[in-house]
Amino acid sequence: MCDEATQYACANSSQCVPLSAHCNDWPDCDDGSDESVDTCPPTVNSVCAAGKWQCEDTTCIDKSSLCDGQADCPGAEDELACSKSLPNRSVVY
Ligand SMILES: [Ca+2]
Ligand SMILES: [Ca+2]
Repeated sequence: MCDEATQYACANSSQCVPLSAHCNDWPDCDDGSDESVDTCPPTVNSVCAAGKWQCEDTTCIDKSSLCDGQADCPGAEDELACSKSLPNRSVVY
């Protein structure tokens, strides 16, 4: 179970992520529920539609394209960000 004071419970309920990971525009839950449009209001200054992820150059890609082993952003940020976030994520679990 999640400590609701410090953690966000993913919709699949078997997973907990830090509250800071909720709505940080990165899917931390395996099901991506921490970035759900139901719980995260669309960012006002975001140029991408809800459910999309913004590359450095404001290209919008599907969030499902994050960490899929293929560079979808022109600068491959979607894969670079992935490898950087892994150490933090492994601590959470
Ligand atoms: Ca997140
Ligand atoms: Ca990708």
